[in-house]
Amino acid sequence: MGGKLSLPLFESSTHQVVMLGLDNAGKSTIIYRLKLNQFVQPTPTIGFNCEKFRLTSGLARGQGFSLWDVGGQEKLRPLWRSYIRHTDAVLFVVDSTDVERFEEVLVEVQNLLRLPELPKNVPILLLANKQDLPLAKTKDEIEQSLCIDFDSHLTMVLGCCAVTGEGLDDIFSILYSLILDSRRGLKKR
Ligand code: G3D
Repeated sequence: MGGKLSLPLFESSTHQVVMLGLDNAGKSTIIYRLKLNQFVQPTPTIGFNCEKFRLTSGLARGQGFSLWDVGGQEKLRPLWRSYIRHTDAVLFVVDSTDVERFEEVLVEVQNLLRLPELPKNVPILLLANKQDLPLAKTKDEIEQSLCIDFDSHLTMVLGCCAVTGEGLDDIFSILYSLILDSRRGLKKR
């Protein structure tokens, strides 16, 4: 049993979350929106690609999160493997309007799942972003068209709009629940 599993489940700590996705999916906009969100308290950036948050309300009140935006351009994707090694959760952002790139999303998620560096019990939250746009596929449509086998990983698909913040208010509470459930060894739905 790894060190993480022996941690007290409800201890207040900082959870590492890696945010992945193709370029243009909306990752930077999500970070920007989260920093403006009244339910989280941004703390100073510790690196150009990491923002720290501590929850001030809700289920995950008091919990800290370091959110790493690794970058989605093709040339940066090989870096993903270094960041996922010690992560507690993965956020994978999808541009819900960009149907032409769903195949590329599928390939990248499958590549991610094959990486030996990805801890087996890490939950993966798929964010179907840009839900405000008329051509956006719903989260259910995206789940069906990608039809990803997440193997042992606890997963969830959420719709959101990074521009308005809709769907992002509870993101850290949801991540916290998924992290706890994964550590408890709960099976995916
Ligand atoms: P990335 O960091 O994943 O590469 P960005 O993506 O956050 O830079 O976003 C890429 C573009 O998508 C940006 O537009 C941004 O404003 C837009 N975008 C991100 N999220 C949403 C959303 O939820 N709804 C809408 N309508 N647009 C979104 P530009 O025009 O600056 O390229």
